[in-house]
Amino acid sequence: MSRSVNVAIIGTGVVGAAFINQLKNLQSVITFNVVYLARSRTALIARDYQPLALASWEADVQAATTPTLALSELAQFLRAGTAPAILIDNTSNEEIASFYPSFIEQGISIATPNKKAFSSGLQTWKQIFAGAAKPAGGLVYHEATVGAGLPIIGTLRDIVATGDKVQKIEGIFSGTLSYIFNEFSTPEGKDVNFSDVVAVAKSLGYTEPDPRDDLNGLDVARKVTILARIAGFEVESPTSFPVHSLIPKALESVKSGEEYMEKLPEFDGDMETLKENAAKQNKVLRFVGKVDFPSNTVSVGIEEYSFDHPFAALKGSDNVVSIQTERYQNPLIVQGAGAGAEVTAAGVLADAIKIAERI
Ligand code: NHO
Repeated sequence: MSRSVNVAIIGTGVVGAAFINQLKNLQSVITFNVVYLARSRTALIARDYQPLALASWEADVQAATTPTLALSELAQFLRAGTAPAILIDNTSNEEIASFYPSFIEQGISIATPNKKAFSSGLQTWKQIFAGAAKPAGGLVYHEATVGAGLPIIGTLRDIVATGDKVQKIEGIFSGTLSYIFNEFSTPEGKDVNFSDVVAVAKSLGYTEPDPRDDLNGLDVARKVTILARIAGFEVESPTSFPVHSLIPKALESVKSGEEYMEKLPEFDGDMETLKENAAKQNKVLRFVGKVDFPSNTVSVGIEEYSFDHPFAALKGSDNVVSIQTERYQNPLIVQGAGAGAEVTAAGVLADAIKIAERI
């Protein structure tokens, strides 16, 4: 008989919808039985563990009236099934994230792009991976929490697991900020204002509705926290190291994203000076996260890179990470699309497949 797993999916938003559509078309020797599909308030629940039909999932979810299960009830429901269970958390919900240790403890595995559980307090991180290491614990894969579907977390874990020592991790981890700096600061010396580039990024839908949520650097800080911890750096939280916000002090407290965008041109001079100073030394500006073992530091902010550095040649909203280790003295570089629903969902699905092969 072929192997089968029960799957619970929470979240049917941008990534969730792409995930379900990819799963629907998946060709695999493993059978993925979706037995729970939830959005914020309502859910489809296969009480008999017979797989939900995914062909019309959007209409079915729209029509659903059954309230979502409380997380403890969901764990109980998954445990009562005969097949091993995988939870796919496609939300950014804090409450679900804080329940991961309990799911794992109960043998339920997790695949997710949700950064919350891995980038909050160090204690939660330790609890999650201590639980996953136990023979009866669920597995946890979260490749899409950094660089969408790019092979960054798996690669770093393999480097560490095989006994290599990480010396430095440096990367551009925000699709939005990658786009903004790739357009603003170029080796050719493009003549554009910072605020105009931010406005274009917003109109293309690259930024959060309030661009300050991208420009405050916290999302990058969360991603750097995750990588640093995998590499063995015990980062307490994403606010426990220097993060250079790109939001001018005076605009931190303005009420709306619109007001922020209106006033941003008043501060173009500051960014222009930074750009010109870099250009005088044949360098561009990039917004990077860094983990540096020799100096024992983690940081997020603007850095300068010479025109021939791989980071200077980045295009569009690509992500890039450079990992220098004892074995990779010439850094290992991973680059490619680091944002977007399809690549993010594919990262989550690849994790779900790895889990299904191993449980
Ligand atoms: P949405 O579209 O808001 O969807 C969230 C869904 O969760 C909604 O359906 C909501 O109803 C449901 N939900 C929330 N709380 C729930 C609850 N308690 N019970 C049941 N359902 C609940 O969010 P996204 O965009 O689909 O994101 C989902 C997760 O993926 C988040 O953790 C997000 O951080 C992560 N993620 C998203 C993206 C993306 O492309 N949207 C990326 C990475 C990770 O690489 C992507 C990216 O673009 C990164 C970034 N923008 C960059 O680098 O610039």
